[in-house]
Amino acid sequence: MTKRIIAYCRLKPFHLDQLRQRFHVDYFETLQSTDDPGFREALGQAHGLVGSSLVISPALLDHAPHLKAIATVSVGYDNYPVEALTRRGILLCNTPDVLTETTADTGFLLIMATARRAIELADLVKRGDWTTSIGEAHFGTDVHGKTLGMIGFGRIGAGVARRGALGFGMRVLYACSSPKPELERELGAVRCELDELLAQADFVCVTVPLTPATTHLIGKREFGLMKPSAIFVNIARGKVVDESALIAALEMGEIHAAGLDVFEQEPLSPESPLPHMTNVVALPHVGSATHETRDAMAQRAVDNITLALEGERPLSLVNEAAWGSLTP
Ligand code: 8YV
Repeated sequence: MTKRIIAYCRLKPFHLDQLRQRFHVDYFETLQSTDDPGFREALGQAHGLVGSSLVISPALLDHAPHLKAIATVSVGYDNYPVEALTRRGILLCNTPDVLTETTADTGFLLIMATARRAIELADLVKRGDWTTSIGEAHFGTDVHGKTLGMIGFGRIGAGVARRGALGFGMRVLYACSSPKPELERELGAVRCELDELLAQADFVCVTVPLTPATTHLIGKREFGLMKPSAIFVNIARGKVVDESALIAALEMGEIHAAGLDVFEQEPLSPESPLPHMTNVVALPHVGSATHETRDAMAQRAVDNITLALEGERPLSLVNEAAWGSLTP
């Protein structure tokens, strides 16, 4: 029997063709909600899901009696109910590694753009307001030689730190649940408590995954510990930060600037003051958004779902405990 999958994100014909060679594919190029009647109908028969950006609730799984595997086109899997999936023996696969360097590039882009006020100054030129040589009021702040504080020191965090330490001669501090001796040797990184990192870092960069433990990890107290000259960068998930505390910290000058790729609500509400602040660089969640990397992520997801539904171990499996319970 041909297995059925639902693909619910934009995929190129090349990736869709690979899926169609093996599976019956119900394709939803854009899907606003899992309440979509067509999606619900397809879900009742689906063995696999490939997609991103939609929250899959535990209750939704009751409508997916044949579901065996999900391949998310993302490294983050906070949109998925991992425990409920594991209990049901449904494999959850993600796309680590292939997006590490691109996402680390985005982190460094935000560090540079905020420190050197690149967007604000480019806008000034675009408006025709470059009428005299630029003076102190428009100067930025150096990145090289400063202290970079990494909150989270996994693959992407290490990528940002590598750029800082090796490219810009930065001192690297990191706060992470486990020590990383190899990175300490490679980059001279020093592990410290979060509060100490916040007090010392010139650039605070968040790369932790979103979990119950990291939700609002950075709030009023933490912004209060940062230097008034600190630049805060978030390339992880918006909900790791208490956004109203961030807005207050920026407004009160508790911190100097922020570079943000992620927000508590995405797309960002038109009411949010953040993109209107001159000391904020706000990007529309594009950490991994290059042609090369998004293609590689899609390919990884295609490979993951194909392997999983053919009874083979996927390349990147989130819930190891579910492995073995799949009946091909
Ligand atoms: C995703 C991301 O592409 O991989 C992640 O976790 O945040 C992005 O790279 C984004 O979630 C859209 O799917």
